[in-house]
Amino acid sequence: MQHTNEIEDVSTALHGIVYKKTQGHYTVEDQGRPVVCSISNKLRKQLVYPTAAPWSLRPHVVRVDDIRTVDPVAIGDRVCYVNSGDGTGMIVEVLQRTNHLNRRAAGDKPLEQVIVANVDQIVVVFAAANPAPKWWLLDRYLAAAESADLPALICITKLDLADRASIEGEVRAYERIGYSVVVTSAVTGEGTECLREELRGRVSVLAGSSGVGKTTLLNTLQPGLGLRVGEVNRATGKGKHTTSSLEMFSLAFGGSIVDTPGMREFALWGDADLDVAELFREMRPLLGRCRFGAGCAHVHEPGCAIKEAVASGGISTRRYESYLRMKGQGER
Ligand SMILES: Nc1nc2c(ncn2[C@@H]2O[C@H](COP(=O)(O)OP(=O)(O)OP(=O)(O)O)[C@@H](O)[C@H]2O)c(=O)[nH]1
Ligand SMILES: [Mg+2]
Ligand SMILES: [Zn+2]
Repeated sequence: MQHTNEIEDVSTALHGIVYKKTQGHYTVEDQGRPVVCSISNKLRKQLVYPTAAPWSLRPHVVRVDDIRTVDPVAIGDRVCYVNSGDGTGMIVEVLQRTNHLNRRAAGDKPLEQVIVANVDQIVVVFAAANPAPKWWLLDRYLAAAESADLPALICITKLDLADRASIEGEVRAYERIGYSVVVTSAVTGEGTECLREELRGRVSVLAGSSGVGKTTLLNTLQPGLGLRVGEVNRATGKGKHTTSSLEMFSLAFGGSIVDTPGMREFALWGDADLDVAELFREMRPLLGRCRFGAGCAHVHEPGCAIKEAVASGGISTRRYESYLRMKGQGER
């Protein structure tokens, strides 16, 4: 393939952060100014086919359609771009990411899809009611945050629909193991100020099942965004997957936030050797203390330090059940 129009010289490149993606286009914000960009073919080659067989002399396009699902550029990426001369730009380089959040992209082969890069924290959003709380699901999101090595903040929504006492025990249990929990209601406004404090000056990403109220939270935090929200089906308790694209918003009070669509398979990527117990922060200090050491699965083994902690109340039985469930379902 010939790319005669390709601009290879990056010395004149400008810098910005990717705020928004639509098919084939990226909105890069450069000092408050949005620039719609495409990406260079060179970049596409570098990043879309990183696993080209080492013996192949020429990298050839294997699956062009992967470009849609496995994107070399993610929201939050710091990029270099060049002006195309018509007001648009072309991204020529993605700068090293400090961290990123993954999911598995659809397809026969498991491919990595970066949801967002360079974030300071994940806000795991979880409803106190409608949909009815499934705490193991919250644990799954928390484990994903741990595996990405990102601090997680728990935000419980829809307090107006629930009895505070029904969630209090779990809230305390999460706080005991070191998570911050903010309880909110978009209807009464409770918790909004608290949440603002937690978000101020940071880059945060909202994660959580469809219908828990992620987009509503954003609208409450920053009236004027006017983002679309969807009903939760009363019978099934399922959301409608209202948010369908990823976008980062600047917060007027400082910081920025990425709204995500409720992702069913948002979960752990990669490392098959990973000990799931490492993703449970209260279990981490006990790892290696079992009779079978690192070989202990903490399920049926005698002399297991984790099971002993569960028996003595040091680790919550409910969290331990989430651990078992996550192991049973595989590590992703
Ligand atoms: N009563 C009550 N309803 C809420 C609250 N927060 C959100 N909702 C409602 O919950 C429904 C789903 O809200 P969304 O903000 O669209 O949920 P989401 O998490 O963004 O969902 P997806 O975009 O599908 O992932 C809407 O009908 C909201 O009005 C709340 O605090 N209290
Ligand atoms: Mg939404
Ligand atoms: Zn053990």
